[in-house]
Amino acid sequence: MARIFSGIQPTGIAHLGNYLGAIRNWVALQEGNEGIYCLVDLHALTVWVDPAALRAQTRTNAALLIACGIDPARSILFNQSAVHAHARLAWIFNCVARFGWLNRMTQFKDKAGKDREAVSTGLFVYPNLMAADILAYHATEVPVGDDQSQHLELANDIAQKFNHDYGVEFFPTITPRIMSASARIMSLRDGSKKMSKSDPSDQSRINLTDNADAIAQKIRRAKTDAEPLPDSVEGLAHRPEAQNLVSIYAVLANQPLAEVLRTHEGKGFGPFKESLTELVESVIRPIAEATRQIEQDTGEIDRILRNGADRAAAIADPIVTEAEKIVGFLQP
Ligand code: AQP
Repeated sequence: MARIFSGIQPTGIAHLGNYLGAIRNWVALQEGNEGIYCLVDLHALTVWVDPAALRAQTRTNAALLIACGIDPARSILFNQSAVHAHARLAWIFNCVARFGWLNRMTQFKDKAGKDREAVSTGLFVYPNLMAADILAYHATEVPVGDDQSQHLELANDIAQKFNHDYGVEFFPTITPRIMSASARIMSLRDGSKKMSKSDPSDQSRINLTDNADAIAQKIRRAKTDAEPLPDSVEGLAHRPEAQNLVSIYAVLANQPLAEVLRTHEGKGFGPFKESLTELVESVIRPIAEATRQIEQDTGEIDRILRNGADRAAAIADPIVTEAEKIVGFLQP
């Protein structure tokens, strides 16, 4: 039985990319594993977020995860700031990781953009906190979208450097579990950018709480090119928007790309988008309905998160206390 850790930022409402790249794998991995799933609100603070929105989004995403099939009785579901071990270990990792390593993180470059001087230092050290999230539990399996592979490599570098510097075999090696079929879902407005909660345009993503009208409108307006759908996978090259829509269809219909193209080749995007809308709606409708139901009882959501935090702390506190002893902190 492997211990699995993964997290999602409550920076907005989880979207189809989060679902296909991460959440549905979390649900499947509950079977036969120990799942620890976290609303990473410390990470959310690395960019400006309104406090009331952060609280509301933390609850909504908790409800969403439960609606998607995370069972809080079986798995541990909690918000990161409620377990102090994350921040304690992250500080140690801030002192283990090298500036140059973080400077090479492509997600930092993407998120900071041209205005590096103005972003928070939290955004820069984000991968150290992510390493702490996982290693505070000695978790070995991390199901994430492929956008996170570089961060996981860095987490392994940090673990190895810690072990080497202090002459211990304390932190284990992490194995990323990346599902290639659903690796990365791109923005509906720009096929070169990933679908993201923090994209200022709501039209760029399908939220897991969107209703049928919103889904239909977003897919109708999704950017495409003027060509009809090609007859082969090679024909999708250099057509990022077409590639994205066909990939979403393929993943949701559980079909290879070639089969989707066999059915839709030569058609314009109009009819294809209608079929895609039906498929997306059929997946999102039950999730959105269940979320609305669960969300009505905020007291129950808070109780679930509190209980998850207690169970998470019971695992992480002794591990992080041991790491603190290893580095020489006096524990009077
Ligand atoms: N577009 C995506 N396609 C596939 N997987 C994705 N993930 C995120 N976007 C996509 C996966 O979802 C999990 C949770 O992500 P996160 O909330 O921790 O942060 P993120 O990767 O930065 O996601 P967003 O939506 O882009 O959030 P913001 O806008 O707040 O930064 C991760 O496993 C991620 O791989």
